[in-house]
Amino acid sequence: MLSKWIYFFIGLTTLVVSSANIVFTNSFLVRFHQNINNDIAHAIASRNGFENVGELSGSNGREYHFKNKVLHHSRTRRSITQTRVLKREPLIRTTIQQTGFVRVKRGLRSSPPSLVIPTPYVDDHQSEQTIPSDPYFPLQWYLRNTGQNGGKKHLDLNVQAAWDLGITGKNVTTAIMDDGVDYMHPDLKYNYNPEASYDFSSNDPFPYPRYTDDWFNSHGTRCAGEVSAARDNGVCGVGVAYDSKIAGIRMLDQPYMTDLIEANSMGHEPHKIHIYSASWGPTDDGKTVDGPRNATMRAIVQGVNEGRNGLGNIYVWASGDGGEDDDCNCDGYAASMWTISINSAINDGQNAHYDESCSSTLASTFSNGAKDPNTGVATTDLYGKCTTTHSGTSAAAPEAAGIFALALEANTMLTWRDIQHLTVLTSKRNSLFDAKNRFHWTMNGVGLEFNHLFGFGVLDAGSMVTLAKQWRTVPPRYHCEAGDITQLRFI
Ligand SMILES: [Ca+2]
Ligand SMILES: [Ca+2]
Ligand SMILES: [Ca+2]
Repeated sequence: MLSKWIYFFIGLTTLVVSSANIVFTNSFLVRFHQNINNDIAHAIASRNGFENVGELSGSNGREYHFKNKVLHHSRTRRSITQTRVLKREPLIRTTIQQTGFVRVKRGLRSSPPSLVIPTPYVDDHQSEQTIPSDPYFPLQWYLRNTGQNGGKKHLDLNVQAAWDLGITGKNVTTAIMDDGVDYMHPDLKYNYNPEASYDFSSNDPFPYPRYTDDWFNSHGTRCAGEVSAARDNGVCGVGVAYDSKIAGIRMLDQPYMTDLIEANSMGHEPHKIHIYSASWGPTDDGKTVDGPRNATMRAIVQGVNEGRNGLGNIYVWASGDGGEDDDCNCDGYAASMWTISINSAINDGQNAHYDESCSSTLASTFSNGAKDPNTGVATTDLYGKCTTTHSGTSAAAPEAAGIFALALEANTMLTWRDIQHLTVLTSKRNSLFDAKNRFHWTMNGVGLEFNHLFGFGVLDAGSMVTLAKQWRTVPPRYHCEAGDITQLRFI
């Protein structure tokens, strides 16, 4: 059994490296000449040997996901016969058999939680009432850095300043696109938003993680707690936006990723979900150049332009864990102008050893990587447990999602462009530095400092919320094109 799985994973790796090894799945994206309802799609699917899985999110009945009932979930050759059968249907315009590809969870491999007994928290300068009483809060140095475990005092997300203004993420929903969320967890269940959740790995409304002995599917639950774990309930720690809602979108747990699963996830309930958080991407092996495919790209653009009732959905992305050997410019999700990609710093301000550099990283938050093992990210874990070892840029992106949730509560009219402006203007250089002295802080044309590891610096919840409250929305994005060159000219 073990050897079978080793073979399986080697197979996946080979797929990325060699484009000759394309895998074809039994899923088909079927585009119709006109908008049709689900009953008609169902009839067309079933008379041709397919199951109608459902409409593509946001397609208004124009595109559907059909699954062939006979084909294996993955094969090495395109299924021409099945495609032809569908093409004979007069209502069908095009049929695209979905290729299967690899998307990898960022952060280190999960394991059952270590037993860490938090030390009581004593603070001379703040009254006990204003500080969360949750048992793991003292370990959440990224929320409140008092210098614990060798950290640099005050190098944190400055969330307390936002909380003191009464801003805690109310009426904002963040979707965790991942391997599921333990929505029965006592620290998450009251903040869970079932209406905005879905399981695209199994096609049902319950995105509960699939059990494995090694807790491999704990990733989404860990990310969820960082955003909206409840406060003062005696369980684990506290989320950045502890009164915000969390949605689970399970979409990483099937044999292969497809364009259809990604597109459905990123287009799911765009008026109920404000922020989508992704802590995964193409393999961080320094050899992969990959990004959103056609339907996924359309879903992101539609979400940004039309979602949240026209204000635009916010897509937060983990910038990648490939270290010096990889480059986040080669990751089409992180490098997209429609996403906000987030890198990580450790508790003393150094970059983490796994950080990638690139021009598209907009800002940073915090994650593991310091020598002290108690400096991982403390958050919720599977089956009602807590962990102190969530890690990688996987752990950085949800912290940013939580801060954006705070900003959206502070000003409900912020557009997706406003969030980018606020990020750029309020992120801080603080004491972030490149441990190897390769990437320096440089001033741009308007006098803002940036760095190819950290973007514009570490997010500051207090500053962002304060500026959000008085922010006047920026004008719409202006798109201009230069003329085309139609003939070669020799000078
Ligand atoms: Ca399920
Ligand atoms: Ca709690
Ligand atoms: Ca990468």
